[in-house]
Amino acid sequence: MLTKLELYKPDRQAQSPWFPTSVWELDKCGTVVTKYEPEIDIRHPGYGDAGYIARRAHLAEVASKFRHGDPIPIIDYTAAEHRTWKEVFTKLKTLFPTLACMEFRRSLENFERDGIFSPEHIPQLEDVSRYLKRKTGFQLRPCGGLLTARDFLASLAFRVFQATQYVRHTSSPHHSPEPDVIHELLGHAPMFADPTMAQFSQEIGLMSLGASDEEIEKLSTVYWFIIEFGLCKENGTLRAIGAGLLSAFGELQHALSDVPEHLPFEPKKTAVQPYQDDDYQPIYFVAESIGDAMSKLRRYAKSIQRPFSVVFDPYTKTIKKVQTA
Ligand code: TIH
Ligand code: FE2
Repeated sequence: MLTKLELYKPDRQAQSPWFPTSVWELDKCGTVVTKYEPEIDIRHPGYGDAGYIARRAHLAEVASKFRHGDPIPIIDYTAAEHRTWKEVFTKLKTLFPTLACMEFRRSLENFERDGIFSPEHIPQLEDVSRYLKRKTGFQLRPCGGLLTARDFLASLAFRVFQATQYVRHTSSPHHSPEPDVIHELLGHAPMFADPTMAQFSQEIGLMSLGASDEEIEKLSTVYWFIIEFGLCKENGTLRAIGAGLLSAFGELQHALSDVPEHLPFEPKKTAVQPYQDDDYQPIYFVAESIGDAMSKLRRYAKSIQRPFSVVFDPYTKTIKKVQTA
């Protein structure tokens, strides 16, 4: 039988992929990708640990029910999970004075002074989210694991950071192949409390809205090499700005040693640099400063083809699409 195909013709007006235009629409942007799942991936430190797999699945399920505007569910972390946080936190703190950038050190000091971070307890996303809102307007929402680059970047456009809530496996406290709550809180949260980093992150997000798949790939690579694994210069020495380094004891030292290659951050080149996501990076990019990385990103943004531009309204947390071509 013939089907009336013309009924299914794509809408000619919709030339670019759908994107959220209101913070409420982020409820549709939680697509989890299957990568480094402890059920199936032998490279995951929790591989074969049924208790861990069930715990992680439970917390992913809790996150999937979250809707924008809800309070973030309070997780009753186990004593073992708190111990993992304490081990990572206390050990990394010995490296931060010499290896972390000034913005991170300053924020971390504030987080501790204000009782947001302490070695004894995993902070609750809800408390950190409320604190960040006051600092830079960033807020957190729980997610179930690694998200598609498109969904993840779109949320940054609204100053929303999607954060996992489960904890890395106890057998590997100093490195996790996937994001976990320790990485989100210890690595990212202090950086999002910095106004320049918050702005940089939001701008990558705004650039991603309605972009082609190819452009999304490039932007997520820039994200990877700056926000996750970036370095900067400070009084002639290298320092970490990337959250993936600031939450991983081994890689933080590796990144700042003479072993890997250090290249200057240049968005056009960085955007096409293949990266390593199951081991330490062989290459890191060095920004002059976070502010300088942002100016370079803005220059790069001009080279992206998109038939419209976007305007963010911070009062309503909505995006207006402005036709340019
Ligand atoms: N490797 C980081 C850690 O151990 O904290 C987590 C990740 C960041 C980015 C990808 S995986
Ligand atoms: Fe991350």
